[in-house]
Amino acid sequence: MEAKSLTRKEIDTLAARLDEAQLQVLDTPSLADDVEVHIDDAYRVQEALVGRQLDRGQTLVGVKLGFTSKAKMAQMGVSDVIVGRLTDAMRVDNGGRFDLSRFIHPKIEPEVAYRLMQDIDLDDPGVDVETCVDAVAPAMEIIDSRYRDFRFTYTDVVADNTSAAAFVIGPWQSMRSVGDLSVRLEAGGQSVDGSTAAILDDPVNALHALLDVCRRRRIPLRAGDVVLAGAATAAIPLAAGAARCDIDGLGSVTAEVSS
Ligand code: OOG
Ligand code: MG
Repeated sequence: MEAKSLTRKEIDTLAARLDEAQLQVLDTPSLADDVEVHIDDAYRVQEALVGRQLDRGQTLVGVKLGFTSKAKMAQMGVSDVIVGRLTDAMRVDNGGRFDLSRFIHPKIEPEVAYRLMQDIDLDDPGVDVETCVDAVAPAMEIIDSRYRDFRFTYTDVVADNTSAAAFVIGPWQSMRSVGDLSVRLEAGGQSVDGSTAAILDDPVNALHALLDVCRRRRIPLRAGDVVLAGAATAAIPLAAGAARCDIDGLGSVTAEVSS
């Protein structure tokens, strides 16, 4: 059955609920427990949620893809690519320190980041997204679902800005083909190994998937934007201590997590 579309007021109420969960570091039940949310409305909730963050002075610095790897889809029981937005408040410097206390139940995952060097015209059918990218880097993403027990539906996670919480980008290098490179993530005394090819066979394919979703959802792509291509492995719980991701031939990215 098709969910009926939500009113502006209902969208804003759901966005406020997710925003408060994040601000108070308190989880909230799945939206699906209360209301059936269509995917179009889930992206509207996401926009309203990010809008509240922008109203508090944050700025947009990029976008992120989710569920571009089978490991992530299997871990979360979801099977379609999703897009969320990154703000400056989520950015952690490479080698920098951040505190666990701002998160509900954070996990960390190894990612590949791209950087856009020009605005992308979503209405230009001829745009070649790969030529709009000037740099690539190893990255780590901290995800922190605002939903209880990290359990959500596909529309829930879209509304919750795809669990976006923080990210760390390693040294940028000129755009190059990534393909299949070994990945290792170590954090909180655990580690996970994988390959960049787990991201849609080659993370560059995430750029094409991104353009497709951004066209449909009218999510702007602008010069300077960071693009997180999605995790190469399942996420691992984040705990205090050193976090480090190494991607063969692409470099390393680190952060110090304090409790
Ligand atoms: C949703 C975010 C997924 C990725 O890289 O696949 C994501 C989640 O797992 O909570 O960021
Ligand atoms: Mg991710």
